[in-house]
Amino acid sequence: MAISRKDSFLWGKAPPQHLPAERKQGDRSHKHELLDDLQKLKLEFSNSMPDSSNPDLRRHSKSVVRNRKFLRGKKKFNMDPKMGVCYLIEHGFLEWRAESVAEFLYKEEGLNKTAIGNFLGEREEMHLKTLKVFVGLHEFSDLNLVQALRQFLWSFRLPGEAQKIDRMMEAFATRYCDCNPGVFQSTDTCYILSFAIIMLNTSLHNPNVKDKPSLQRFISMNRGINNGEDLPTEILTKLYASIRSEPFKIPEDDGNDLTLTFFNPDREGWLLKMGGQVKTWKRRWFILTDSCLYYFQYTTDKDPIGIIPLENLCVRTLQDSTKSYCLELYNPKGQKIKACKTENKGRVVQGKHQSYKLNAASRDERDAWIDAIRASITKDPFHNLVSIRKKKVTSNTSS
Ligand code: 4IP
Repeated sequence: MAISRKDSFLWGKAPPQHLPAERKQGDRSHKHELLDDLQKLKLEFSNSMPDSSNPDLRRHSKSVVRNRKFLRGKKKFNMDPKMGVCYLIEHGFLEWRAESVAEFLYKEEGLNKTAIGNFLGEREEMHLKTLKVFVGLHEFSDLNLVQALRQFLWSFRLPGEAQKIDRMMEAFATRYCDCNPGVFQSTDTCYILSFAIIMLNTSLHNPNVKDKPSLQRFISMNRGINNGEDLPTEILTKLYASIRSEPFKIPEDDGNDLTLTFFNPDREGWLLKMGGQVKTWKRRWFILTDSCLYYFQYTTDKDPIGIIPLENLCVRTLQDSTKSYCLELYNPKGQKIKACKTENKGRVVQGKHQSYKLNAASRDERDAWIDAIRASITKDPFHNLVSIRKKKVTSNTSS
């Protein structure tokens, strides 16, 4: 395409000299118009730019940029808490110290409470220290256990993994006992009673639970937990009444019905699964939710290959000569497991497994799967955690 005259001017080329006088005249006035336009543009541009010599404006624009970075850091935190914290440290908003991070998690508004829970639940040293400082920022003095739990469970959302819940509730119980010396004989007592209260909350307020525990049942469930002795009935009665009249308020990050999915006991990950009749190992993506195990070929698949309802099943570790970290799902009555699967042509058929043999990538993963499956089967995610403490409390008494 030929370059027009106006273009040639703008491109810095001189207009040709052989044009008639009136055209030259016209060109000159056109040139003036363009120069005028340029001048105006320059002026507008300089007006819209902050005056770099004005210190107030400079400070203002710096703080706008800084606020934006801080917001970006919080957004990153909500998507991936570790990454978010790193970003905020890199940009000078936080320090890599438990006190600095814990205060941010405790005080900052607009943080996703699931993300806070996930960050606090990690096992690395910095996370453990942060959890301790974070729990220490809560003031529980002169609060009864239900009031303290209300405050604590509102400040983040408990993650799904049993080990994480254990660490967080241990930290809570320790802090509560520090703030209220003499109320319980040991931290374990406080820990056990806290779980009993959380379960009571679910049983009383989850419409799916038909069998609502009475005060008497709550009292007898907690017999002997104070290092072999009973806790005063008045205390248990008060706690029961408080929960019955007002359920825990749980941070609602994802809009789920949280009386049902309070602790997200779900788990997902890769496992090897052995075939029912043809004994081959297949790598499958497993999702545990609502007392069912679903398995998929790929993590992104929408439809599962198979579904195993966990009702009436048991889970245990299994020795295998070829695989190191096996677990088995079985029916304690020895019957075939009721399950369904999709065949190659998309037809849904009944599963043919007498038991499901699965293999995890490590001992920890295997145990975490077993815990999660058990929790899902018993509908009491804390069953294992609490029974260990109860044993400890009882053995304290007998020794
Ligand atoms: C298949 O082996 C796969 O292991 C299937 O697993 C399994 O079905 C089949 O069990 C087994 O025969 P091959 O692919 O080597 O033929 P997946 O469905 O995950 O691909 P399950 O019931 O475990 O899903 P049977 O019981 O159909 O033989």
